[in-house]
Amino acid sequence: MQSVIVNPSVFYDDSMNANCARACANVNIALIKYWGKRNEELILPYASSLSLTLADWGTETQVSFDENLSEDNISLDGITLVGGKSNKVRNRIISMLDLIRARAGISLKANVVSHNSVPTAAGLASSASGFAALAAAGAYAAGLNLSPRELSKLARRGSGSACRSIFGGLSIWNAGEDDESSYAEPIQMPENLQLAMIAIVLDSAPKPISSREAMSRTVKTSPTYMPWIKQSEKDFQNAICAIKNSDIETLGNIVEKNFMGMHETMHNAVPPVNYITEDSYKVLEIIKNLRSKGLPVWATMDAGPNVKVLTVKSEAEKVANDLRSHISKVLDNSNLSSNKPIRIMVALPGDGVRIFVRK
Ligand code: 2P0
Repeated sequence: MQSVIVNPSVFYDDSMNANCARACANVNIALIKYWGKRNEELILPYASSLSLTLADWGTETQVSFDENLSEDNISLDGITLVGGKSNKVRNRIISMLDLIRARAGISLKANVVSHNSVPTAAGLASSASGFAALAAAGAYAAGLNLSPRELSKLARRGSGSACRSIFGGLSIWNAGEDDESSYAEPIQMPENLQLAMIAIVLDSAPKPISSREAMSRTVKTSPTYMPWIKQSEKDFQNAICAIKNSDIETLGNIVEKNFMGMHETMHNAVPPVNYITEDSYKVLEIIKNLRSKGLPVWATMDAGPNVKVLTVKSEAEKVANDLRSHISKVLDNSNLSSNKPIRIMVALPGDGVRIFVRK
């Protein structure tokens, strides 16, 4: 095993007040993608997914339930979210607090203070680490002592991909069929499969269409959605097999095919969803060329133009340098004129959620 702490860990901190807990969760990058829900309210996916939780990029959230509050107070990165139906983020956070309150049988309102350590420039969505940290801090602040599986199910209700960030290293989200059976769990990373990821940030601006809306449109209108789901189920099984065999080459090829299939089925939605830009295509071409020269590099992309590279730890810095040099040659012109400095950052596997609470 690589030295990541796979399961959620609880640390006792006597400086914390009662009814209060703090949690840190890391982002994860899907190797086999989650795209599309069979149940939007419960956030049940059509297919199982597989991801790698990354070190150092994540969210720290403190939740304190307080009898003196008449409404929930939420602060994200130093900004207090004001009320109103229009504030989708605030409403999603309050929905998570309501789930926790219902489960704990309390009605106290909460103070929520959250900070992202995912650099904005990393171009990585923070909803996975955000809802994993919120679910964990909220549950422990409310006095719930949930198992890792229950915590994963709770985080899933905030944002699907958050259920995977409860765990460190590699985790799988079993699609399941209902609330009870849809949860993530860790899978063992063989000693000799030392994975790393490289984030290539082409544009860190907010995406034109949210992944939630885009996946809903894909499910409803793309004629190739169900065939993609069938393929993704096979990819999932084959990827797990490749991991067990420490076969990075087979794993990498499945990872690339899977993300391309996901983007293809979104292109077939009505109207089409397109996150891949011309710059993304140029980077994908560079990755293909580096691979043909023998480097262990495979691409994946999520709901945005940025590209992530699956590689091995021992080669990660060299690969990042090669990518920097090739990308700067190809994308120089298009990016000098715009306000989009390209950033290339290496990330290693990270820990599961860490919870700090008074004993
Ligand atoms: C994933 N993505 O597996 C996929 C691949 C984006 C592309 O999970 O609606 O923010 O909150 O459940 O978790 C992004 O979707 O969506 C995502 P909701 P979420 O990582």
